[in-house]
Amino acid sequence: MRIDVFSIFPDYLTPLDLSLIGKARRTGLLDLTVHDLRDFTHDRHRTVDDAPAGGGAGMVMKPEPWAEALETLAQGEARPTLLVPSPSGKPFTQAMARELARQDWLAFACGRYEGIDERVYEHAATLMPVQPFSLGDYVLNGGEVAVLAVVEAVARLIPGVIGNAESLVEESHEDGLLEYPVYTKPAVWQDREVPPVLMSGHHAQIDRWRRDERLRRTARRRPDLIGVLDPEGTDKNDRAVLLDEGWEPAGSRFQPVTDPVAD
Ligand code: 6GU
Repeated sequence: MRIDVFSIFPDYLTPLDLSLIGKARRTGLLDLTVHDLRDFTHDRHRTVDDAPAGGGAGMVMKPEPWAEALETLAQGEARPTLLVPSPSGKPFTQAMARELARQDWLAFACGRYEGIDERVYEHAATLMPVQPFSLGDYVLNGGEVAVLAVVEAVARLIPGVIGNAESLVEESHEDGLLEYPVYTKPAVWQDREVPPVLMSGHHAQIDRWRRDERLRRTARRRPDLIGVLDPEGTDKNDRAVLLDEGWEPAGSRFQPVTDPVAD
């Protein structure tokens, strides 16, 4: 996969030299280039920002350097999908990571200040697909940290980037539930024991315990995910655990248990 990242702080992206992503770059599985947006300016001060039209706080990123930078991506026949980190983008999910991992070429445009002149998005959309995305409902100073997160989430799904491909299936969000808790040796540490079922060698019981823990943890931490679970995908045991956590099947979904009104 090819990835191009544009930023006024290319050093912010140096963590992409490390660990499994760094290794994927060195082995050629990932062809990732970080570009300094200021290389697409032509004035002595390498200016990338200006005052907001209509007034107001802060500065806005000028359209010209962005246009010149993004046009370098539209020279040949192939086009990347342009991902734009923004608190007003579509929430990034594991499903989006899976989609993006299938693409040949991604590009990221990291905004800073109060954002990028809106006309840049309109212009970019005439050249390539553009997808604004958000990591969640909070504000970062710029898109760089969000790009680190998305590149890691996507690149680890490219075949060969993670040695142990099995670790990709049993993880949070891969099937709509959070992951079960994990333990290692020693069996007793600071008076706390590893749940005995995990030491029992009964694989069916271990699988059942792990499934129960995933359901309980999801119900407690992420009730929104229980609300979109399909009861068809649950067994009797699942439904008993969810009932214990206060959820009952209601047609094609689960809903919080509603006590009958006494009359
Ligand atoms: Cl993707 N960018 C910025 N600047 N802030 C964010 C974000 C992205 N996601 C959450 N907050």
